Amino acid sequence: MAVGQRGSRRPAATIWATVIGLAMPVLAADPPNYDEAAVRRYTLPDVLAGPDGQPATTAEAWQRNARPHQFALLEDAVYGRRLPAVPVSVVGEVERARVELAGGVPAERIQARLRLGSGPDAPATDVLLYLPAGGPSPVFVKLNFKGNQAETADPAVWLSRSWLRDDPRAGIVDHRATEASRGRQSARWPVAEMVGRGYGMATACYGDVFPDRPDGRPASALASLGRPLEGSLPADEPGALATWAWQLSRILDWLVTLPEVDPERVIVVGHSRNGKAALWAGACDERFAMVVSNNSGCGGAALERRNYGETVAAITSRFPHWFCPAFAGYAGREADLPVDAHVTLAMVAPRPLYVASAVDDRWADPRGEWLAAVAASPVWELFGLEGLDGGEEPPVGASVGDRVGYHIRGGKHDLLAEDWNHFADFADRTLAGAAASPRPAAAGPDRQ
Ligand code: GTR
Repeated sequence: MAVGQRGSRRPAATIWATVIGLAMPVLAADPPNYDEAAVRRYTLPDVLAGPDGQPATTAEAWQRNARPHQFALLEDAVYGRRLPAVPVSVVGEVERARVELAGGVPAERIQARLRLGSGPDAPATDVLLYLPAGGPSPVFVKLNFKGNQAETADPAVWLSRSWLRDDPRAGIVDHRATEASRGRQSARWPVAEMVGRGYGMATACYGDVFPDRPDGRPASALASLGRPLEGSLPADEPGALATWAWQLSRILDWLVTLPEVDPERVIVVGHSRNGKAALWAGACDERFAMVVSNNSGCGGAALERRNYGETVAAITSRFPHWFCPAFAGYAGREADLPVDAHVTLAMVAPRPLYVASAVDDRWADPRGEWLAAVAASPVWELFGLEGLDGGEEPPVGASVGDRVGYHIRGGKHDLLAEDWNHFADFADRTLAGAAASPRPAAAGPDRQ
């Protein structure tokens, strides 16, 4: 499989850290490697292998033997066990309004508070959805970091009530969203453009189900699911990423009840840590028709065996709450992982998968994201579908691939309209995209 070049790294300082109750050595003190020549040689585990070690040679054998086996390895080593479905209900009324977006694009804005589960401690999540006229429409669903009100300047959007990471310059003060946060993330969610292309756009805040901090677990949705919250956790106990993936599936439970939404064309998208969660959501829940990872990096689309940018040691020491405890045990010994990122990506097959990188996002190892998508491709090929052929990386700004898609954008770690347009072009090609939806008129006042 893919092989890196031999190189020397100075030995890392070993420190001891307590990771969700487990004391283990963590190699966190090493500076990141950004030298391609210093990437170690590695051999990837065989993504096609079933429980007996034999590779699947047919799509049927993949579905029956290899996929469940590889999925269980991902649960064991990286994300923890898949969380169970719970009943989802709407709290109060669904709020609906006809709006006009930038460029005169007509849309329906829907807001709903969803209760996830039926117990007294069941968490709630607020979903914001814009739909094109006509339909049923394909919908992109994405978690956000700073609340729905930060995703658009629309003043009617409900302000997040969740604990958020502080960002006073973006209007997040004392861990709460303020009015000043409205629209501050809108460059990452080009609603008018996507609705204008015939796509619905849904979002919810990841903080609704897991406050993103190392001690966030007791305040998370895991309490309502009866999971252990403190002390020594089982090695395969799910963490924040699994909980965010679960939130995405519960939102999907509700989206598919709306007549305006095409249940066969809901696409999960995620940026960065939410890109990791989107990949795990796509692995756990095959109702997602397409999966998009944007700059998801370590613990997402980037190969862990490549010592480039963020490492298992770095990520599990800074974010011990994201993964199952077992993952931290692979710090400094990535070669022992029973899986790698290509296995995570392969879980999407035979559905369309899109991976997006950015040139200056070296921390996320763009080349490692490309190589993982290439290494996952044999699974699509079992289905008679075309993967990525592993030639040279595509030029900056070009989107390649028919069933496994990839682009690397110029610029930094971010999610921009340029990325979204590639996702929509790819969805147009693979899911017949918005072909069935009528196109709105193009001119008019800017209200978004
Ligand atoms: C970084 C983390 C990355 C990525 C990123 C983000 O600090 O090291 O793995 O998740 O945060 O989510 O913005």
